[in-house]
Amino acid sequence: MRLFVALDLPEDVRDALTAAGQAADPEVWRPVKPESLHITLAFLGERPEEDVEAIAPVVLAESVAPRLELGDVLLLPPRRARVLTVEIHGPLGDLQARVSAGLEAAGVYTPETRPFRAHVTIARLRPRVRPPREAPLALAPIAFAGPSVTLYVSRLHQHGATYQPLVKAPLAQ
Ligand code: 3AM
Repeated sequence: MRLFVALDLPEDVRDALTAAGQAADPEVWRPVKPESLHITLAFLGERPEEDVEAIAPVVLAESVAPRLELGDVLLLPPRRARVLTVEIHGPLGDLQARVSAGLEAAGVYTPETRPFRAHVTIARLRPRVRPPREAPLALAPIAFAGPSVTLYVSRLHQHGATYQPLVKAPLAQ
């Protein structure tokens, strides 16, 4: 199973991000579906199904939602963009570091060496399209708190991935 752990987004934030993704040129960008919008905390990659038992307590240990805010719209990677993203500002680093260390201690994850840059992917570049050099839009800042941390299984299809929640930890707001 292709697994990742993510912070979920409240509905008003998903609505704003969906509108932003749909406002980008549809010939260049394929917007992410509202139900698929999330902040990735740890991408575990292909794991055996029995690992879910070891991952669940790490996810369920989280209980408090950090206060966050939507930031700038950015192209990633900057020089040869594949995705259109929105930066997330605020104290998410501690939660991400706990999840990452917990997964490592459970023996199911090798933490990233790259620094964590919290973001939401709102659109993906269509195939055979030249990547633009500048983000095509801006976004009003919105304050929010993530409602839950979730372990997802990602299933790849011809036209993108679908995400199915396996373990969900609700967070106190
Ligand atoms: O939320 P975003 O879109 O940033 O890009 C993938 C997505 O992140 C990322 O995991 C999330 C759910 O698929 N992802 C996919 N393959 C990856 C990899 N090999 C990866 N992240 C790191 N390494």
